[in-house]
Amino acid sequence: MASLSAIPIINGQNGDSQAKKPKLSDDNRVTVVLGTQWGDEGKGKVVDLLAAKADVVCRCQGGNNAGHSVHIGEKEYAFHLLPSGIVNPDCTAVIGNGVVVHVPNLYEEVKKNEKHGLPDWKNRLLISNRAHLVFDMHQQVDGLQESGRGKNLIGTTKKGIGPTYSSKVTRNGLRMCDLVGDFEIFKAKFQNLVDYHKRIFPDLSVDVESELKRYEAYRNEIQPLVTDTISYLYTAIRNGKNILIEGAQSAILDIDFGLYPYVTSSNCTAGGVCTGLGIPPRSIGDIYGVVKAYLTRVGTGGFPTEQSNEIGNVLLTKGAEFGVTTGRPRRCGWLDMMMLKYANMINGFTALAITKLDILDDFKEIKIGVSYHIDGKKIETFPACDEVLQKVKVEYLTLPGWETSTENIRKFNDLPPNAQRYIKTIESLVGVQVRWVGVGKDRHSMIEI
Ligand code: 2SA
Ligand code: GDP
Ligand code: MG
Repeated sequence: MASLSAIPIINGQNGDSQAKKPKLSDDNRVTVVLGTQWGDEGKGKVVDLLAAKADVVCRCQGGNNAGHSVHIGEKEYAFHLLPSGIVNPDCTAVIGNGVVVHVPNLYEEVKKNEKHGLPDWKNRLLISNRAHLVFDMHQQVDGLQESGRGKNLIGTTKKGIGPTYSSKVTRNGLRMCDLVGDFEIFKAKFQNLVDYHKRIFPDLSVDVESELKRYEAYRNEIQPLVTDTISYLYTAIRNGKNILIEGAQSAILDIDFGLYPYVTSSNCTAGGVCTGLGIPPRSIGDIYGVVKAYLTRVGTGGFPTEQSNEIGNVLLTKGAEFGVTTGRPRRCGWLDMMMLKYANMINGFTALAITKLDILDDFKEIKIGVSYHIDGKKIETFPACDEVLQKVKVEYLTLPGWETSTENIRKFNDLPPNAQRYIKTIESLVGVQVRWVGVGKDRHSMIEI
C-alpha cells in the first residue's frame, strides 16, 4: 500500500507547494443572472453592471437567438453569442459547452461590435470544444419546420437553435472539437448530417463542397479560441476568480419548465448553468433574477396579462419593445405574479433586479396579475399546458401610478412613493428582495437598494 506521503498533493494545501501556488479556494461561488419571464428583461444591462467586478463572464446555453443590449453613453452593443460582460476589457469571456454556435454569425457579431469599440476580444474569448455547431442547414430546417406548423407556429428566431439541439440529442451533431480536429473526419460527419436532414427534408439545399470550404477557412481562425473551458473554469473557481454567468432567454421559455411547445430548446434556468458549463451545483452562489416591470413576449402562445389595447401600445412604443435579433414587435402586458413565483421556485433567486420602471412613469394606474382562475376556480400552480394558460382569467391588483419621470433618480428613497410601493409590492408578492431598479437604458440608470 502506498504511504500517505507518496500520494501527490493536488490542492497545494501543505508544505512548500502552498507557498508557491496561488491561494486556492474551495468556497468561491459563481454569480448567475437569469431571466424570469419571457426574455428581454434587460439581462444584458444587469450583466454589464456586475461585469465591472468580474474576471470571467460566461454564456451557458442558447445561441444567437439571444439579443442582449448594453448601452454605455453613446455606444450601443447588441450581443447574441458573445457574453455581454465582454464589454469590460478586463474580463475573459467564455462560451460554454451548452451553447450552440453558428461560426459565421459569431464572426459577424464580433466585427459589428468591434466597430462599436469592443476592445481586444481575440485574446479574451474562449469557446468550449464541446459546444455544438449550428450550420446554415439547421437555420433552413428551422424555417421549414416553422412554415410546416401552420397557425401553430412557435415564432422561432429561425437561427437554427431547435434543429441544432435536435442534432445534439440525436447524436449526429458536430462540435467545436470536430471543427478544429481532423478535417477529414469533420467532412465525413458533416456529409452524414446533411444526408440525415435530406432524408427528412428533401427540399433542403446544401452545397456541401462550398460549406466545407467555408468551414476549412474558419477552422484556422477559430482554433486558438477553442479549448476545454471546463478545466479552465475549474481552475478559475479554485483560484478565487470572480465569475459571472449570463443566462439567455428565460424561465418560461425553458425547454422543461416553459410553456411547451412555445419554448426555446435549452434550459434557461439554474440547472442549465451547471450542465452548460460543467460547474458543480455547489459552486453556484447568488442567482439574480431579472424582472421587467411589465411583461413582454415574442413568439406565439398564451399570454394571460396581455394588453392588446392602448396600454399595450404605450408599453410597446415607450419601451421600444422590438426584438434585438429579429426586429419583431413584442407583445406587451402587465406583470404576472403566477409566473414570477413559479420562476422563483425553479431558480431560488437570491435577489431581483427590476428593469424598465421608467416605462410605467405615465400610467395613472398599474396592474399586477396576482392569481389565475378557470371556471371561477382559483388555480394554485402555474399551468404546464399552454392550452390551459390560454383559458385562465386573471385577478389583478391595481396600484396607483406615480405620473412623473423617474429617469434621473438614482436613490430608492427619491423615487415617488407610489413607485416605491410598486417595487415593494413585487418584493413581497414574490418573496425575494429587490436589489436593483432600472430607470433608463444607460448603464448608469440603475438604482441600487
Ligand atoms: P428559438 O429561436 O427556437 O429559440 O425560438 C423559440 C421561442 O423562444 C423565443 N425566443 C426569444 N424570446 C425573447 N427574446 C429572444 N431573443 C431576441 C431578443 C428575440 C428577437 O432579444 O429580442 O429578436 O426576436 C428570444 N429568442 C428566442 C422565441 O420567440 C420563440 O417563442
Ligand atoms: P435581454 O435580452 O434580457 O438582455 O434584454 P434586451 O436587450 O433584449 O431588451 C431589453 C431592452 O430594454 C434593451 O433595449 C435595454 O437597453 C432596455 N433596458 C434595460 N433596462 C432598462 C431600463 O431600466 N429602462 C429602459 N428604459 N430601458 C431598459
Ligand atoms: Mg433579448
